[in-house]
Amino acid sequence: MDNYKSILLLKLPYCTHPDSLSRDDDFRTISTFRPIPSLALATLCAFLDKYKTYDYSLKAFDINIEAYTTPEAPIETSLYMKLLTNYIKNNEYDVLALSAMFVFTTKWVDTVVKLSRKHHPKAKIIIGGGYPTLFPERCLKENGVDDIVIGEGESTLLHILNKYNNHKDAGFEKRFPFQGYASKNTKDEVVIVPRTHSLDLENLPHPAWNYLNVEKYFKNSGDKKLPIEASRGCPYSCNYCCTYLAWGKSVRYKPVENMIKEIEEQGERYNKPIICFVDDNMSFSKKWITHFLTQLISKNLSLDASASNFCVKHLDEEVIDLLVRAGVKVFGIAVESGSPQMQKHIRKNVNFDKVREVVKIMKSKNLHVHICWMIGFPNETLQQVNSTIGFARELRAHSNQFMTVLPYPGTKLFEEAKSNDLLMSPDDGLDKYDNRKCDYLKSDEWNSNQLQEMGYDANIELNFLNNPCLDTAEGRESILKRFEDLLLTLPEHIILHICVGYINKLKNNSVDYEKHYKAAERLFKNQPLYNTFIKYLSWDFNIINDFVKYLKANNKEIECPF
Ligand code: B12
Repeated sequence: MDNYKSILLLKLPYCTHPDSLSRDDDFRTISTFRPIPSLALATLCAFLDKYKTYDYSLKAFDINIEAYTTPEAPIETSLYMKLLTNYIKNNEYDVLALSAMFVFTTKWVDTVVKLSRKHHPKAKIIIGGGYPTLFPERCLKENGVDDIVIGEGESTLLHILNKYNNHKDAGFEKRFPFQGYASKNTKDEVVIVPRTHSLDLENLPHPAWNYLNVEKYFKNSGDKKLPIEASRGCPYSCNYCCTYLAWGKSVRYKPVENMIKEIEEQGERYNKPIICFVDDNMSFSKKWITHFLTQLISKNLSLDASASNFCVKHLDEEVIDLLVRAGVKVFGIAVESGSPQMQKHIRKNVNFDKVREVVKIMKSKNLHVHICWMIGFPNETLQQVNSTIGFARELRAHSNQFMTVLPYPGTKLFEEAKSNDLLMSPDDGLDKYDNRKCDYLKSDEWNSNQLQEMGYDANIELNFLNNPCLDTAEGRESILKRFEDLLLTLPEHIILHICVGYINKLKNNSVDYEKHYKAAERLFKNQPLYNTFIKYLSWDFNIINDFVKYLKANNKEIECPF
C-alpha cells in the first residue's frame, strides 16, 4: 500500500499570473500589495501537529513572503515562477496541500499541478482556500486536483490525510465530523459533502509560525506584520458577501485567555511584531471584546496593532477607546455605499449618522481611519455611485479603498444579477475574476471601464491629493512614510512621486523634492503612464499646482491634451 506521510503545504502567489496579464493592464488593474505571512498555513500546521495520530511530517512554504529582497527594493513577483518551479522540483513529498485564497489564483493552480504531476507523479494534491470554496466543482474538474476542502480547513485536511493512509482515528472522527469537502467518486462524478458543523475555536492551537520563514520576511520586508484572528463567522446577510461560505453565520470567538497567550507568545518570539486582526467582525459581541481588551490592556504589552473590517453598528466610544488603549493604530471600517437606497438593497443597512459619529471619534483619537467602498452594484445608478464618492469626500478618511462589485457565486447578489440577466457571462476564464478587472455586470448607466475610472479618480483625489494627513506637519510626516512604502510596490506611480516631492518641499528637503519631481517628469515620457496620469495635471489641488509651476519654471514641457 502507498504511504502518504510527507506533506508539503504551499501558499500560492496572490499576484497576477504572468499569463493572465493582458495588454490593457495598467496601474488600475495590476495587483499591488505587500504580502504578509499566511495565517492559513500556520493555522493548518498547528492543527495537524496537535491532532495527528499518524506519523506525518510537515513542511510549509509561503511563496508570497519570498518576494521581498530588501526593505528598499520593490517586490519581485517576477521571481515567483522560477521559485515555484525550483521548489516543486527540489522537494520530496507524498501530498501537496495547496492554499489558493483568491479565485484569480486559478492559473497558478494549473502551473503548480502540472509541475507536481511531472516531478512527483504519485503525489496526491489537495487544495483549500477562497477559490475552491467558491468553485469546488470547477476546481476539481479543470485544475485536476485530487481533493477539495471547502471553507474552514483544519479538521477536514486531517481527515483527508487519514483517508489516504487508511488510518482510523475513532476519537478524532467523533470529535470532528468529516465534512466540507469535494472529491470524485469511482464513476468520476463530483461529490460535494457540505459542512453543517463549525470548529469550536477553543480547540484551535496557536498558529505554528515556526513552519514559515517569518524572520526572513521581517528582515527583507522591513515590516513586522503578523495576522491574528479572534473570531470566525458573520451573522449578517449583506447580499454581496461570501464569507459565510467559509466561516458560517454564527460568530465564534477564541477564549480570551488563549488570545492573550497567543499575543504574548508572538511578542516574545518575534520581538513585538505588528499584530493585524483580520476578523470579519471582531466587535460583534460587546461582552467578548470589552473583556478581551480589558485583559489585554492590563498586561501592558505596548502593542502596535491594526484591525480591519469593523461594522460601525458594533463600534462606540467605549470600544474604540479600549482598542486604542490596547495599541490599535489603524482601523478599517466597511461602509460600502453612500446611497441610502443601495444600503437597503444590499442589506447592509448602515446608518450614515452612526458612520459620521464613529469616524469623528476615531479621528479625535488620532487613529488612522481606512474605509472600504463598493461601486457598481446591479441596477445601481450613476447618481448612486456618485453619492458613495460624495460620502467618502465628506468623511475624509486617511485612506479609502474603492472596489468595483464582483458577483461571487453563492451570494444573493450573484443570484439576483443572474435572474435579472445582468451577468456578462465572461468567457475569458476565472483568472480575470478579480475586482480590479471587473467586467461582470451589465448596466444601462455605466460600463466597467467607466466605473473603474471613477473609482481610480476617487482614489487619486482622496488618498493622495486631498488626504487629510497633508493638513498638519505631523500628518505629513506619517503619510510620507506610507507613501514612500507604497513607492516600493508602485515605483512608476506618477502622482505618488509628485506627492512625495511636494511633502519634501514643505519639509525644505530640496534633494528629495527635486528627485521625485524629476522622476514624475521622466515617467510622463512613458506612453501608458502618460495615458493613465496626464488628466490629473488639470486638477486644481495645491500639490498639482505646485508641480505644474515647477515644470513651467524649469521650462519642461508635458503636452496636455486639454
Ligand atoms: C488578510 C487578508 C488579505 C491580505 C492577505 C495576507 C495573507 N497573507 O493572507 C491582503 C491584504 C494581501 C488581502 C488582499 C486582498 N483580499 Co483579502 N482578506 C484577508 C482576510 C481579511 C483574512 C485572511 C485570513 O488570514 N484569514 C484567516 C485564515 C485562517 O483563513 P483562510 O486564509 O481563509 O484559511 C482557511 C480556509 O480558507 C482553509 N484553507 C486555506 N488554505 C488552505 C489550504 C489547504 C490545503 C486546506 C486543506 C485548507 C485551506 O483553511 C484555513 C483555516 O480554516 C480575508 C477575510 C477573512 N476573514 O478570511 C480577506 C479575503 C480573503 N480577501 C478578499 C479579497 C477580495 C481581497 C482582494 C482581492 C481585495 C482587492 N480587491 O484588492 C485583495 C487581493 C490580493 C491582491 N493580490 O491584491 C476576499 C476573498 C474573496 C475570494 N474568495 O476571492 C476575502 C474573503 C474578504 C471578503 N469577505 O471578501 N487580503
